[in-house]
Amino acid sequence: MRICFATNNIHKFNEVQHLLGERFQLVTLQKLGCNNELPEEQETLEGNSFQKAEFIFQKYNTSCFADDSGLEVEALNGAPGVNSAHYGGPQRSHEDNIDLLLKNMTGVSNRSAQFRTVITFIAPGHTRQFEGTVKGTIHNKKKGTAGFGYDPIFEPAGYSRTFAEMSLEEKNKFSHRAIAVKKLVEFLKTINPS
Ligand code: ITT
Repeated sequence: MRICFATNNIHKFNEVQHLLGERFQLVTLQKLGCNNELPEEQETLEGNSFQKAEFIFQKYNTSCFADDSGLEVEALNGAPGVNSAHYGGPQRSHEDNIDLLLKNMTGVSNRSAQFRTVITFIAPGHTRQFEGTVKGTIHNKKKGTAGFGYDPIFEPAGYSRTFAEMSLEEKNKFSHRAIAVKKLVEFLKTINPS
């Protein structure tokens, strides 16, 4: 089964491709001929995830899914959350995002946070959302070079390493995205049993 993964984030694309295996072939936006930024004008991960998937489904009439994700920090009332990609400014720099987050966490003792992903899948006759979360803490400085985004400062619960100190395979065993993708795969098997 061929499905478009509506994302311009190559790191997300690689993580999900690894998780899906042979049975489902991912189509990139570029393959569809889409070189635009995807619309993300909603105030929730659910809303943005739906808006991105619906944009591609309507424009290209193809089965697709989109992922909207964010880091939700308890002491910051859930920020950066839906604004995770541009928290540090419109340049959408991972470095600037982390720097601002660490600055805003200076002297804060409650370091609890979670990553949350909402995937929206749309195909003719089907619209479904799947969520995944992983809890952890915000480390006070960057550690590791793997992954992307906030990975260098996020330590998942039960580990003394950040996501950026883990291989893609290890992160994919229990990450927010992996949990949501596993739910998506179970659903896809019900509509495409072969
Ligand atoms: P698309 O909308 O094209 O999919 P994006 O990077 O803009 O790509 P989001 O709007 O979902 O994606 O933004 C999510 C941001 O949250 C992302 O840019 C990272 O800063 C952060 N993020 C999401 N998942 C992450 C992960 O697994 N590890 C680290 N940071 C993550």
